[in-house]
Amino acid sequence: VGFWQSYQRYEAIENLMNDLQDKYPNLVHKINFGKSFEGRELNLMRIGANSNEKKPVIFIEGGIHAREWISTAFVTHFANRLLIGYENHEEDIKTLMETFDFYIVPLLNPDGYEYTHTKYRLWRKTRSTQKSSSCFGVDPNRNFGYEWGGEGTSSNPCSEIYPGTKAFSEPEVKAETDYIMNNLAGRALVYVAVHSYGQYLLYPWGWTDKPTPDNDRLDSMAKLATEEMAKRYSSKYIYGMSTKVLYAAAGAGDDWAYGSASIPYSYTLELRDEGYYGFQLPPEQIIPTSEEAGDGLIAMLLAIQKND
Ligand code: 0X9
Ligand code: ZN
Repeated sequence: VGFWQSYQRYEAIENLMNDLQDKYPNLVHKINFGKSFEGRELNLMRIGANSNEKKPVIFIEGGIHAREWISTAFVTHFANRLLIGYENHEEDIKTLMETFDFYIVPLLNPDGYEYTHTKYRLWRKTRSTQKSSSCFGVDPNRNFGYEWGGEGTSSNPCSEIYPGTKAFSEPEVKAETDYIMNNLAGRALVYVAVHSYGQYLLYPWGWTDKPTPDNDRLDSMAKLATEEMAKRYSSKYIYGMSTKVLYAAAGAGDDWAYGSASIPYSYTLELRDEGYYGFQLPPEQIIPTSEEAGDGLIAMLLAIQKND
């Protein structure tokens, strides 16, 4: 409803999680998994029917890059779509909700996100202070501990792709990866990092141009998803291995999920647009973007469910 007609602030997103939990107490559980550098609570939603430790997990990470507002908007829209669909007995959604437990992080980088709302719209990184420099922040999508500090990073603390002084230096990245390792290891089947912009569905590797052993599976699922994404509004999403279709960026979440956490289906989804508005996607596009991306994600998860 009104929530997806404009981009929401941190507090409104927190309130949405509370509201969804109140409205669907059997389907939604809000979980705190840490605190940001500036002390904001990091929360996620577990969503599923009869959630239990045996169900395979779909982990969806939103809002790691501060200026990519559509990421958080989509991820919350998707959570709501699952809940409404289940309530309305939609066949596909019922299947997904009964098969999987979704762990949905709407906003992994709340400090940066709030900064883009109050000070500087195009901020990307976290807001941590650096010992060696007066520049702020680390690129959280270069801060994961898999091939950390490799290609596509810069040791200059003022750079947009500064990976930090060491892997997991950022409390947001540390909290998310600890949560996955301590609570979801072995049952996480899918990881999707949601970003913008460019309209890509990317899979590992993002640090080397050698393909993973799972390349064929990753590729065929991405093909299916992007075909589905085109159906509603004819939007074109490009799919492929990160280093082939985009660029090398070591220390990102997708490579860590695949390489360190052994999550077999790991993706980075770059939402709208293709560059006209870029990060400043008009709020009128929140709903159509969320609908088409959700279509693709649902189709892909159904295919994974059948395959497994
Ligand atoms: O550079 C990034 O972190 C992602 N693009 S963005 O414009 N949203 O910043 C792409 C990451 C793709 N994955 C890897 N290269 N591992
Ligand atoms: Zn991003």
